[in-house]
Amino acid sequence: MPASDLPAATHLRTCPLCEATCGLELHVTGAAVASIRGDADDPFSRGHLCPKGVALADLHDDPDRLRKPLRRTPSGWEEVGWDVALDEAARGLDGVRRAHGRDAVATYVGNPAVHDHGALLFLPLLLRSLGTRSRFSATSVDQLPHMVAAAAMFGHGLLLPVPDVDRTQVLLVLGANPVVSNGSLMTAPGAGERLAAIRRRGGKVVVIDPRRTETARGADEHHFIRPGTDALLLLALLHEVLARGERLGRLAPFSDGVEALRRAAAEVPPERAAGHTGIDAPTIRRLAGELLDAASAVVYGRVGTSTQPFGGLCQWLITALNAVTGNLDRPGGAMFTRPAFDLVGGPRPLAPRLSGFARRRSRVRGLPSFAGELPVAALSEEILAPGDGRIRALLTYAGNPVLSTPNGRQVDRALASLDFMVSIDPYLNETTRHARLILPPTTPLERSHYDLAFHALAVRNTARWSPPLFAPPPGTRADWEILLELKRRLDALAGGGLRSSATAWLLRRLGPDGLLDLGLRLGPYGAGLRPFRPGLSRKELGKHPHGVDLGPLEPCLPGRLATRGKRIDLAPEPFVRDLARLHAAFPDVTGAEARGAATGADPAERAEAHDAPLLLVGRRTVRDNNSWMHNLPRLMRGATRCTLLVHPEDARSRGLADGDVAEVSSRVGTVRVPVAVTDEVMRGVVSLPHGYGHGREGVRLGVAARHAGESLNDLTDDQAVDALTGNAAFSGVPVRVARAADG
Ligand SMILES: Nc1nc2c(c(=O)[nH]1)N[C@H]1C(S)=C(S)[C@@H](COP(=O)(O)OP(=O)(O)OC[C@H]3O[C@@H](n4cnc5c(=O)[nH]c(N)nc54)[C@H](O)[C@@H]3O)O[C@H]1N2
Ligand SMILES: Nc1nc2c(c(=O)[nH]1)N[C@H]1C(S)=C(S)[C@@H](COP(=O)(O)OP(=O)(O)OC[C@H]3O[C@@H](n4cnc5c(=O)[nH]c(N)nc54)[C@H](O)[C@@H]3O)O[C@H]1N2
Ligand code: SF4
Ligand SMILES: [Mo]
Repeated sequence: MPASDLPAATHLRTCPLCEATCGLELHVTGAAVASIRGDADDPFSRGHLCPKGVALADLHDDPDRLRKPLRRTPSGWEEVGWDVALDEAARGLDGVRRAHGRDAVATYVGNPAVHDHGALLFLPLLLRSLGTRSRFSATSVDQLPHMVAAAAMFGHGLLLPVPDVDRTQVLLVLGANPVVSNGSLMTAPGAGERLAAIRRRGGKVVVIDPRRTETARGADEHHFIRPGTDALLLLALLHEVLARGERLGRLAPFSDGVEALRRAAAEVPPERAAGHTGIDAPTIRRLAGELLDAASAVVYGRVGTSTQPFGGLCQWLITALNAVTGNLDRPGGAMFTRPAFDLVGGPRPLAPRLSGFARRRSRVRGLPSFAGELPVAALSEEILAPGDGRIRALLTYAGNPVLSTPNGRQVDRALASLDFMVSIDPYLNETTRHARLILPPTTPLERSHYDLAFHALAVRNTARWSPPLFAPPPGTRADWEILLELKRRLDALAGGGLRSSATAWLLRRLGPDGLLDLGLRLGPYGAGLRPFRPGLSRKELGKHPHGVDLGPLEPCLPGRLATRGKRIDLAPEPFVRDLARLHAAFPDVTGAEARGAATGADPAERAEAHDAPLLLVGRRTVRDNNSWMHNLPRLMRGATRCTLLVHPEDARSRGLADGDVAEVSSRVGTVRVPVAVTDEVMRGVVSLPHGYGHGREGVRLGVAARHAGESLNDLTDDQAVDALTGNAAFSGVPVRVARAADG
């Protein structure tokens, strides 16, 4: 009987594609996914779904998705067996390690790793076997400032306060677009609906963003802000809040640093912030008053306040503001989760401590480490700059640094110059084309799923485990198996004997679900390791395919703090010191002069000049997911989304009309992209989505190549970082925009 004639079956699982963790209902005919809907009975996502969830079927069926390991030879790519591929990968990495030392082998871990509990649990084992300190990840092009601030204030990089959007009365959003992104460091499936509910219950949503985003359009108020100036706005809000002082009585008695915070805020009255941010002083005063007067209120900042030159300051000040308005660890404010598998309070090694800031510095530029990783903005120079300690080999895991990290053309050159490179990845793409070996894992539908990370960042305590939908085809490997196999071989090459093979054997027996079970049983809802006592275990979760609701977030401080003495530091010293950099960048003068000095451009008044720099920011759209889902036909229908948004005045002064091709140049590169003229961007600001640029030679992405677009990160500058944390500063890159000669 052909597969298509087999009866249809229904399967429930969590979507692994973004942080929203929606429940999916898949209808399967034989070996094919016939349709995908939202799971209406998931107590958390309640049927929410976006186009990417539906496209999971395309991912599974994608003919370009690699099914067998690939080896690059002088005459092109050839398929090889797993043993050959794994042996060669281990030998290549080990060879560089022996010749040049452990740190000559670097690792880069990308975003999809966080959506796979197998990867999260097994990656640390491989990293330990490699023993390298040259570790990089997508963290430093994303949420590193949040983590450094959380570690400094609460003692653990994952003690990230989550906005309690389901109960708050006032939500102030800076640099996030949850209606499109579906929430980040705020797992909130159907985020748009949750924001709409705030307004329905008489509350208020305010958005601060250089673009009038989809989230801004559905809010009560939107204010444009000049890219990179949020720290000044936050200080001015703190200035007002602390001057009024009425909520300080609600501040937890175990908080330190209010006086230092007061001194910092005293220097920035609203008038001082207004000139630089573009938001007037009365508005800032009113917003501060609204935060104070509301029954509950929460400030939430995301990518726009993180991947910018003052990302660290922003994350510190946002949390400090939530604390001094009396909204930290309170319903409707910024709260902490109590996840079933607790990455913060659980036992090591299941829950490694994420902290340790600036224990080391990168070789070339001296960027600080955090939790054992270095900022990825330094990766290409660490490969290219000669001298002792140069990186000569690279393992990439679920990452595409060529498109997702700054100065992509330089990353391309750096990867091409390596002695050896291995990629664990399902695609031959912009990054993996530089590898000697590509090791492709099975798909998300062929593995079980549990959100170790996102249950810990959710607006409600929930837990959901999904079994694999399809059995992995014979001869394929799951991500965790590839990691474990590589580890075993590396240990053997390093002379690791019986102990290492015994550990590998045990870990293989346990697998991700065995380790998950251990963590669940030892977690706050578990029942220890005694098998017959009820409590949350993998088996128990298996009985609840729609997921388990564990209730709203609850106050949990000081118990959950990981600081010495269980105190909160509201003014951590490295952050306070970084204020000097902010003040130097935005001197205390008013008018056009100040704005010019601050940004290298004076958007409002110098934009008239046709060659004045504009400030570039990024954007996300519902059908994109970073760089890697453009090969899925369902997501690529319709007009190109890789357009440069230009304000009508800026377009006029440059002779640009809607649909023209513009040449956009920064310090590091030039791209040509179609223009969309719109007043949804602030004057002086242009916006381009990231994740495009599939036209590079040698990629095997048939659909994506037809929608290649240009890479935003061929314009962003590897030298532009948040000097405090080392995070990439993508926002506010000065670019020149002109009509392309033949455009
Ligand atoms: N300018 C600019 N740059 C940005 C951003 C921005 O806003 N502006 N955003 C940043 C952010 S927030 C992030 S998170 C990063 C993302 O940065 P990355 O994680 O480096 O990039 P992704 O595009 O997510 O690429 C994921 C890679 O994993 C592979 N992959 C997919 N599924 C699996 C799997 O199951 N297993 C394995 N082994 N591999 C898999 C894909 O083929 C792809 O190669 O980009 C950052 N870059
Ligand atoms: N559809 C879709 N969903 C996604 C992703 C995706 O690629 N596509 N990626 C996922 C990932 S990895 C992440 S990390 C999240 C990100 O989730 P979000 O942070 O919610 O998403 P962004 O669209 O990057 O929002 C950043 C906003 O900051 C604004 N901005 C830029 N510079 C500044 C500034 O200096 N100040 C202020 N105040 N605003 C500024 C931008 O205009 C933009 O609207 O989304 C996740 N969800
Ligand atoms: S919002 Fe995110 S989790 Fe939900 S269906 Fe879309 S991609 Fe999947
Ligand atoms: Mo991200």
